[in-house]
Amino acid sequence: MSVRATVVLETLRCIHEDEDGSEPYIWPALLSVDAGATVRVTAPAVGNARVVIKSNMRAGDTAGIPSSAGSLAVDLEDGTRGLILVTALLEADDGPEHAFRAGFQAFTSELRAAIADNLLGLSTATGDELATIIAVIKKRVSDKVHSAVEDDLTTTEKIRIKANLLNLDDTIDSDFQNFTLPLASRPLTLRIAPDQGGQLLSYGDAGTPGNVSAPVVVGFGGWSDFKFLFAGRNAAAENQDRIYAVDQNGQLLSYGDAGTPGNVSAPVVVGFGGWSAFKFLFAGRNAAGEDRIYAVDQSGQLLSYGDAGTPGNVSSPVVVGFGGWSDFEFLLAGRNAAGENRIYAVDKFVQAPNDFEIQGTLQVQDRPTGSLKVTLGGVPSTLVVFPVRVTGPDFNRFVGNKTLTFLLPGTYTITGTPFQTGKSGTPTCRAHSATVVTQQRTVTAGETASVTVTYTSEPCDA
Ligand SMILES: [Ca+2]
Ligand SMILES: [Ca+2]
Ligand SMILES: [Ca+2]
Repeated sequence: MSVRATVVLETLRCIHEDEDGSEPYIWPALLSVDAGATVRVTAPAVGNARVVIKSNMRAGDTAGIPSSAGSLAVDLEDGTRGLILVTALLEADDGPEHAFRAGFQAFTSELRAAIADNLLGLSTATGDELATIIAVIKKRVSDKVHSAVEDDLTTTEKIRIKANLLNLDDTIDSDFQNFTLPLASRPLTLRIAPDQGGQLLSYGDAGTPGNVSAPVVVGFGGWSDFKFLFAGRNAAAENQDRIYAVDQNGQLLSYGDAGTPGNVSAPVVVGFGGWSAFKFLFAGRNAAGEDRIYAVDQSGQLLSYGDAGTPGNVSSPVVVGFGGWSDFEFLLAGRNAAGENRIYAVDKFVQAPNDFEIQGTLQVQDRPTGSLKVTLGGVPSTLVVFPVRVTGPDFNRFVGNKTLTFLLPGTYTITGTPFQTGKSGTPTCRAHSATVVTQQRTVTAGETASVTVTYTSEPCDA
């Protein structure tokens, strides 16, 4: 049996677009990995590389995807190791069509090569490591597409682009789906260029240089909209730790834990001067439970100070985070519900200029198949040549002595093409030709049909 997997991308939904009307088109590709780890790519015909799904598409619009652009089928033999759908979304302006066809060809071939080169990592890595491999593949494919488009432009087109007379199509982004095995029919959703950031991140600090990394995302989205965000403790009897936020309407919201007397008294000046230059400044405890003052300096480092409580004592920080800390929207210390001391951060919300969603299905069908045994007659059995062409339903391949399996039932045409052995111009050179050039066989499900292609030979110069 073989399995036919059909991906049907049915609907495109526009969530944002930044052009006051976009002309989206897609480049889908199905990558299959067979039992021998060979990666194959199935993609639409190059003539369908620039089928605009809808003109003047705006946020909220939905459009049907034509099957010429969004339907892909692949036959998978037993032992198939993987099936990945990758789809890029582009936005049509002035093309040029020929250049974006060249870009599409680069997309499918480079994607196949990049996935083949990263098969091990893709099948074993998880989390950040997998995200890195995917980012590297995306960059490699996108660079290849851009240079293929660039290389295909004529001199006149390049001049027109420089003079702003030709507006190249835009590549928006891509998404992928790695189907789990065994394959089963299922709906699928791809999200192209969604908004990012605005999350509440929670970091642990073990107190040693550079140890602060790998945050836990404890809040999904929307946290960068707050006017203020800070940790504290409430006045409840349990003295619960809380995270407080002030929203755009001026309301004070209280999240998570509760706690702290928080009485305000006459301050002790523990640090003299320079503290206003910090990007962030907040109090907290490190993971060892020691009270610290954290600061992010102008070069983005996270500094941890100890305060002995005496005037001017705060100096000589430990650099617990190297770089990038000033990019956060908010930074604060607090405790999670398990009572562990954490440093929370909100990364900047980045509103994507374009955001599209593609909806579709994977349809999997078992199909009965049969086999065809091809035997070469009249040649030494040790001969390694593939002179016999076999064509039939969804099938076209050159073979030698071989039993072809997983063939769809139907009529197959077997053609014995001529070939030569030995070196031209020497007495060992022989020209081989089939006694019957073309034969036909019917392949029936569950059975093995046979065909013998018999060759005769004569000296090359005869
Ligand atoms: Ca555009
Ligand atoms: Ca456009
Ligand atoms: Ca453009």
